Amino acid sequence: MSNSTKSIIVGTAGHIDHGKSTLIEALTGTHPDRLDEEKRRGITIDLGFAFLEDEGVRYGFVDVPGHERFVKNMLAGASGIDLVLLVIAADELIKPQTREHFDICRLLGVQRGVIALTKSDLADRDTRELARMEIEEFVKGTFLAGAPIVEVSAKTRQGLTELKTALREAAREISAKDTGRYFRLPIDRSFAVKGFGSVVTGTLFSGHVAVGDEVELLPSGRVLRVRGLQTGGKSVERAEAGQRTAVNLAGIEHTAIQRGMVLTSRGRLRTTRRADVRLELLPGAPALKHRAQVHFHAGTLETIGEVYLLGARELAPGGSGLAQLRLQDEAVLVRGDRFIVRQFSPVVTIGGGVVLDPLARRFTAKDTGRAQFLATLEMGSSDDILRTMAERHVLGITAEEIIVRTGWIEGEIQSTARTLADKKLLRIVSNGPLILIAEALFAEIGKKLLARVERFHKENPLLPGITREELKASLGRRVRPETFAAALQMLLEQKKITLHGEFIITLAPEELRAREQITQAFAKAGLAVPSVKEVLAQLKIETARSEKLLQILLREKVLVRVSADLIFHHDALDALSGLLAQYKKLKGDRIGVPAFKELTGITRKYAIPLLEYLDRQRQTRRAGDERVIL
Ligand SMILES: Nc1nc2c(ncn2[C@@H]2O[C@H](COP(=O)(O)OP(=O)(O)O)[C@@H](O)[C@H]2O)c(=O)[nH]1
Ligand SMILES: [Mg+2]
Repeated sequence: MSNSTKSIIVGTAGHIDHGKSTLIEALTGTHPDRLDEEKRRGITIDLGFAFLEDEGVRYGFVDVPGHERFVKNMLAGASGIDLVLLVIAADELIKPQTREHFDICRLLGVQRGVIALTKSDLADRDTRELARMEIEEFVKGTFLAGAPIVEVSAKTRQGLTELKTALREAAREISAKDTGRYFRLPIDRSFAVKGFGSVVTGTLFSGHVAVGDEVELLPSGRVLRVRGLQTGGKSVERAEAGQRTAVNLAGIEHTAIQRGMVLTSRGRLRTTRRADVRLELLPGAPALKHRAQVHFHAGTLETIGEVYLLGARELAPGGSGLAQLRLQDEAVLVRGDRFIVRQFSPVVTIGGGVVLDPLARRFTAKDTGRAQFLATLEMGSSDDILRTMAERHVLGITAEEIIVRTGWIEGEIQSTARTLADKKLLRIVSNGPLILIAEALFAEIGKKLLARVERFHKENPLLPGITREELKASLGRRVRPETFAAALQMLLEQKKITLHGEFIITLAPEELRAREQITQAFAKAGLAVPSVKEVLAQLKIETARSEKLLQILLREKVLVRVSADLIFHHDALDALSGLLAQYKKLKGDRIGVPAFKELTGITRKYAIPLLEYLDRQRQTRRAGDERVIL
């Protein structure tokens, strides 16, 4: 596909017999009714499809049935459309399914449309003028306000050119669907093609798919290989969001796949039966009671749902509120998906809304933060959303869980997480897998750990310290190992705890002071180090504790043991390496003991053990009476 070509999905809408299918045929040359029964009865029962390429725009038309009995088929086709072609016959004007289809488009968040005043050959000029006024009144204050109303006749072909121009202009205003997100294709048909096997079709919702890809069929989770692809009736290597797409799948019978199932990127999305949503009720609908049953439609799926209103007994006509939907069947939903609800009986469209949290928790009285959380999901920036998600997950949240809820790709999540981590609002406890925890929760865990280590000292004064395992166990089994490790690391860096062999300890204030004294004594001495005994003897703590501190400093490599009774500060040894390097540059790579003593200003007592240490470190090599500086 060339980059200049734009793919647009156009859905028809309108009352039965207003000329939708005939108009699609007049535009594309393809009659969209494809079932024998449809042809025999002259009505559209299920979705029909046709394509048109016109001046740099590829249109995929989804023709829907107008009969009230088949609105559910209409719904399967309406999700994913970019542009509605609202068909109104000049001789009948606004009829019940004109209203219902239009409501559905509005609730699904369709942003643009063109109105076709069809059968204009059957109406005189005055009638057409009147029709125009009535339609303008009908769409006032909606997304179709100001949309072109094009008079057409499929019979005389009058107005078709104007209609194409109107479609093209509307198409220009439509922003391309998100091809960068994960692949998602809600399936509207599954059939077998002789010699090819199973083929499914649908409107490609997001992302892209290519021949040879492994995709996942949800809800079953079966992994399937894409054997071939078609868009717009032509074989292609790759299909993108916004295209009508037919996928030839290897390794599955077409009868195992049904409308409502979803093809998606492998291992990314999950199904759900409980979603928190913003629910909007149409002004003409009766009030909706808490726990009412409804027909739920999202993507191409239809199922039954129970509505749990959040903090209300009922939803008034024309009103909107937060609710939890409990679904009878597994649905693939992510934040931002639109849906439609229809009354349980008699079946009419009563409202719709937007998914906020597709993996909602059960309602509990304790959960007081829910409304605020949902408000953030609805209105917040991605920073806000990620932060609130982390705050609501005491144990931290993984990239995988964030993807399932939002459909965001991992790269987006990582960069948002880094921004929040820089602002100290969030802690990245692990990068692979990415695990995030709210900073406040993380600090709490750190505090708990520290308190546990201190209590251990009090309760077990004779033991060296608490073990890692014991400390971890004190958090309970539900803290992730990555979080524990990160909290431990933080406490170590803050010097609030210290590792003593396999034990974790905290140091008393006098011990911290003593440790500082030891460090300073060796740091100040440079290479002319004092005897260890001397240093320890000056401390105001007993020998056992000072020995322990010395061990810790050696383990932390602040101090380095060079021989049985000589210990140096790490910085002093670094400085010595620097001196040797300089010597080598000026005087060559050989140095004898006298020269070494002169260079460092130390006596033989220190010089010999130091040279032996340097040999062991492979900084020098003994050659007769001399050393070669390496
Ligand atoms: N006179 C006239 N009849 C039309 C026109 N468009 C469609 N029809 C007729 O109206 C009837 C219903 O058309 P159809 O496309 O099936 O309507 P749909 O139910 O909206 O898809 C058919 O008999 C068509 O031949 C038109 O522009 N002029
Ligand atoms: Mg039709």
